[in-house]
Amino acid sequence: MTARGRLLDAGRTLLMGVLNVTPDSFSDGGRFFDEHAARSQAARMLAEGAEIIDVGGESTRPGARPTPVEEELRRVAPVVEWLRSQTPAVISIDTRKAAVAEECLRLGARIVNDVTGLEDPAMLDVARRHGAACIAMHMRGTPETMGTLAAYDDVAGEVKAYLAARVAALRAAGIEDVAIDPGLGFAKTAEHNFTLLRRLPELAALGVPVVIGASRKRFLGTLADMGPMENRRDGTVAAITAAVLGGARIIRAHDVAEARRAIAVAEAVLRA
Ligand code: HH2
Repeated sequence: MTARGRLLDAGRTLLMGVLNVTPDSFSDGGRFFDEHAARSQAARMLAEGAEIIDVGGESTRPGARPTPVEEELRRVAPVVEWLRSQTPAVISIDTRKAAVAEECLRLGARIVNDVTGLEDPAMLDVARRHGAACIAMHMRGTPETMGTLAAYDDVAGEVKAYLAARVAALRAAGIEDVAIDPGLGFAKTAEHNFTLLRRLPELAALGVPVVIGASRKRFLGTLADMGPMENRRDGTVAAITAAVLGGARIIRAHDVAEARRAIAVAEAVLRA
């Protein structure tokens, strides 16, 4: 908990480690699918400086098919329980399903990270009842359809307007601890993602912490030799640096040690 009593507004950059308990996530699919592997990855991310662990049981990679509620819960619930009982991590649940969020909040998660912007009224209700902090992300359509929906007149302006409306909806629902995320890679071309990074200060001007998840994403693969996933680590570090310089306050990353160093450099520049 921070000085202001808000999990998502620390007055400094927070690092959120990604823990995908899925067989098919785009960058680490299957690697942490079994519970023991997930535990050791979580322990490693905490040792490397993650303050929040974002647990996800459904891949949202482009083209991914939905995961049934029972299956998603079977994947994430034991991991949330273990994190809660064995580590000091602040636990975030990355889900678009109210029933999954509800069970994970009951088990000790404190943040709901919803790639559908908490548009489902049931999700808003669950978050409010549990006093959860919430991350509202922008996307269009669903992971299955978003690839065809990446058309904007003014991507930064439209994403900003959407997120401003979501902040108002969350506040109206009684949720105070709110962060926003432009959703890099979700219904966006590579150029859209770079435009959003360049115009991040406009999003930050909404006065709500901005989350950025650039880690290992496909848009980086359009540059230099970052096509293969294993070549995207350095590019991720560069994107994180750009994000923090642009005003991002929460960085969602798979490679925590590298992200921590990038944040340290960017924050030093901002302070100088
Ligand atoms: N990106 C992914 C998933 N959840 N949440 C937020 N707030 N911001 C993001 O950019 C974001 C997110 C996709 O990345 P990953 O979890 O690595 O892959 P997958 O969805 O395939 O599990």
